[in-house]
Amino acid sequence: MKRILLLAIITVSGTFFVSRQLTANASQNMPKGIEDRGPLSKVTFIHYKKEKENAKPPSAGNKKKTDACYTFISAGAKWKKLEPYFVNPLNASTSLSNNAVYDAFNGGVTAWENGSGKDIFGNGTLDVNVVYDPDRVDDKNVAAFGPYGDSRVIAVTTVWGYFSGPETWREIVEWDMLFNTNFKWSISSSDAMDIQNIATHEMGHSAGLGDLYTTSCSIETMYGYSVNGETSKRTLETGDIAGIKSLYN
Ligand SMILES: [Ca+2]
Ligand SMILES: [Ca+2]
Ligand SMILES: [Zn+2]
Repeated sequence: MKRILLLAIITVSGTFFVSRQLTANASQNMPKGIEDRGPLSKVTFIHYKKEKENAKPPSAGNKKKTDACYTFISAGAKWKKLEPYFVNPLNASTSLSNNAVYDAFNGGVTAWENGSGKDIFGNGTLDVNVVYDPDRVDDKNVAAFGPYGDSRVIAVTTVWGYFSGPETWREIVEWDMLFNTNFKWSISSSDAMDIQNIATHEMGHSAGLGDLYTTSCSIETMYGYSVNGETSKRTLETGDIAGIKSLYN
């Protein structure tokens, strides 16, 4: 049975915050008691290429100030069960095998699980048929490569979950990720975006972490900008590790 859910659509590092009503077929996937947890919300993280002078995203100024170099989508909002994910490597690169793309992506998964010492994500599958669909909860966590309208955008990750109400009720229920094929993608080139580098950053969002925009946090994997050839985000830094451990303690 179809159900109308009030969805709060938040664009982080973007320029708008809107709420709208959508129909969702997802109720059969929800735990009982969903009504008590308030609306299922969607957060979209947009990762931009670092330009000479990036304007500070409007949303960054609203963040609570903290000395630690990590932020959460919402305190306590994390994965509470292991869910499988699917990676579609098609269109990533004409010079990389599907397996090479998949392995690079999985480096991003492993970084967070090693950094936290916890299983956060379920099993991965290379699947050339899965599609990126940020508009509905379809119970499938998908990473795929394709064009995105704004050519400055490297990747976009949508995370669905319960982000308000008591912290113990909060939970992430789905993520979907698009790597923008307006960029060249590679696992070794200084003239292309590094797949593992960006996957590690984006999987930080899938795990529940937010973006960082302060210069003092620029070495962290969750820093909100990247450039061609960057590989420093493949490895977690002090703030990333403190954040993921704090969330999945
Ligand atoms: Ca999905
Ligand atoms: Ca690093
Ligand atoms: Zn980000």
